[in-house]
Amino acid sequence: MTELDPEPMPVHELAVRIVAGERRALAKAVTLVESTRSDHAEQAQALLALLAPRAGGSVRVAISGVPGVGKSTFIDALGTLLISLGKKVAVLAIDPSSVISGGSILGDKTRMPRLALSDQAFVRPSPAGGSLGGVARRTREALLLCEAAGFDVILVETVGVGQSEFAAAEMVDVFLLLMLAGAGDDLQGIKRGILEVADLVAITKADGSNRERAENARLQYEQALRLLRGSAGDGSPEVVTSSALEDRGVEPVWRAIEAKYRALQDTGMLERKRAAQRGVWLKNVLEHSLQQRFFAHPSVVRQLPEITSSVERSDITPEEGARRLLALFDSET
Ligand SMILES: Nc1nc2c(ncn2[C@@H]2O[C@H](COP(=O)(O)OP(=O)(O)OP(=O)(O)O)[C@@H](O)[C@H]2O)c(=O)[nH]1
Ligand SMILES: [Mg+2]
Repeated sequence: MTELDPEPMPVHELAVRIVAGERRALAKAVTLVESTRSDHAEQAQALLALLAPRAGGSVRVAISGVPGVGKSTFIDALGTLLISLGKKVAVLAIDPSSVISGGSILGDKTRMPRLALSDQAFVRPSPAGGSLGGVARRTREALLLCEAAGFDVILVETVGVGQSEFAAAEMVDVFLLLMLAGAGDDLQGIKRGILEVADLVAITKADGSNRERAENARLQYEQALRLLRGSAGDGSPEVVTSSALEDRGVEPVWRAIEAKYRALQDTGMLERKRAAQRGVWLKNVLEHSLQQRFFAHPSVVRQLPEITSSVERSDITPEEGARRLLALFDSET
């Protein structure tokens, strides 16, 4: 992780500079919310509180899909389109397994060559390691910082393995799922849950010899999604084909995102959705903090190995082991 300057900027000054659109201040603030130091955490919370009234004005979009489906390339094309429409774009990533080198995910900036060079874009990869809960929380806070800095659209890239796409779904307005033609050729290999949160599906790499297959896949997915989602009554997501490489199909995706966002706004659903997301966020923070406190509790630390052994030997049941540990935690807090 990048070190903060030896002379930290007062939080108030940092806030002013972020609102003024100073990118260095924004980058510094994101580093602050990512820091695991407790004094930094305090400053970060003070900063977020100062900036909260300025947040909330962006279109928040998650872009998810299996590794290699073309997320970064698509984001580069979409972001470039948005900039040509006069918008400022921030790109954040949630990837707890990523490797960071010199402050950026290896290779990621090179996959977004146009955005990396544009002064209308801010590209920020996620920190390495840590639990998903921690990484997702920091991404959420980074998102609010980008909003306060005046970015019109925030794109959250998340790799579609594990649970990170569900964490992303809980922080955005519109969820775009990228899929490959012929990868399984039916929906069996795909986690059902993710199809249920998708607002929009794009079949990527619809170019060259892959174009026809992509079109076939589109029809197939569209039909399958209608069956899957039909009964839920919330409308089935639109399925489109796209080629980021040839810059085709990117604009229709943006139009569809915009339409979704506007519909949410017009029906009052946007505020309700975001309110519900804040509730989920509170619960996540509580779960995370309680877990940390539990495993750091001195009596728990002392007794955990012995109780674990007893459970492993079947001397006591896992439930009994948990009951004893929780009793230690409860009695001495
Ligand atoms: N033919 C074709 N290739 C593409 C397209 N988009 C991406 N690719 C290629 O697919 C590979 C993966 O692209 P990325 O954009 O890095 O994919 P990603 O989903 O971000 O990958 P991870 O971040 O590693 O999960 C690269 O070699 C790209 O050049 C496209 O529209 N057409
Ligand atoms: Mg990528």
